[in-house]
Amino acid sequence: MKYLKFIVLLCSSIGFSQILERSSLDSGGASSTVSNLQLIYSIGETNIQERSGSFQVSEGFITPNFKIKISPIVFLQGPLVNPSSAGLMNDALRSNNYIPTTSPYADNATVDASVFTVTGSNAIVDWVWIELRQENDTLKIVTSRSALLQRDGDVVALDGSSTLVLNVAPGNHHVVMKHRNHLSVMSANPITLSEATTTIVNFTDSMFSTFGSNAQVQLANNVMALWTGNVNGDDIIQYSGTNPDVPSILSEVLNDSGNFLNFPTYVVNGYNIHDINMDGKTQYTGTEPDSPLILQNILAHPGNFLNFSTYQIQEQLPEN
Ligand SMILES: [Ca+2]
Ligand SMILES: [Ca+2]
Ligand SMILES: [Ca+2]
Repeated sequence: MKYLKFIVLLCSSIGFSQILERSSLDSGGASSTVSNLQLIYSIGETNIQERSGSFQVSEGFITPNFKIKISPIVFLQGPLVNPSSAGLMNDALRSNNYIPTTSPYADNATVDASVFTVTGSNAIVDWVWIELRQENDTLKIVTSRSALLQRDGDVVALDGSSTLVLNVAPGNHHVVMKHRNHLSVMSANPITLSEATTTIVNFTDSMFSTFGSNAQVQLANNVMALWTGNVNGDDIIQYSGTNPDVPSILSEVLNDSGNFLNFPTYVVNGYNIHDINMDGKTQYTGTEPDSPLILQNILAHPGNFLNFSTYQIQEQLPEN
């Protein structure tokens, strides 16, 4: 006779405390589903409980296929400096065929080139990076991946339009958005994420709480955007001083193989981290220069009371 003992512990703090590979070592047992409650059990194994989208408890070495759905909304300051359509980020990188089909971020995700043929408010502005961080330890990254950003701020999956799905246990997580030449931002509070409901996380809303202080720039129309101007791979924006970003722009321009006469006004065309207004042109000084935007940001920062040109805009993430 088999004795099966169910120990059902439901706790809101379980489920996201560990990341397990998607696998199953079910040495025996079965599952039963009643309404949206599913019990999966096996025999003679360590008891493990997990919670899934609707409601699931499992016992034994069983790892369900966890996922959550999320719709972040975020603006980048760069492509909003001179928007061609009010409230929409410019998509010059896309319209000039400069956006690479391979992500510039660590996962080297790839998309089909047709993703960049969409025009209008859902046209792709650039690649972005999303992280979920642990509720009680914001230094711990639960999951992360490349995603795509539309002109209206929607962060979407790699087909350019679908809701972003992340393989992580439903629960409460901090949401981090990153961009290659803007400062990263994190939700001040953990956000409840599930598979059943797509959670909108609107970083552009001035009422949305972000970690730290002045994590984003407030634009004229009261919406929030990531600060642009970090071109040298650190976590600050600085015009002049100990770790300034502007010399990197000048260096990029002077060292371009096409700039035979070393003009500081030379324009480097293409997808370039130094192109902080994301118009497809990197220019140090001249008709459409990128450098002054950094000085404007430094002087406009709410923390720079004395208007120092050496002020540093520090990225507001927990590791700082
Ligand atoms: Ca959209
Ligand atoms: Ca920097
Ligand atoms: Ca530019």
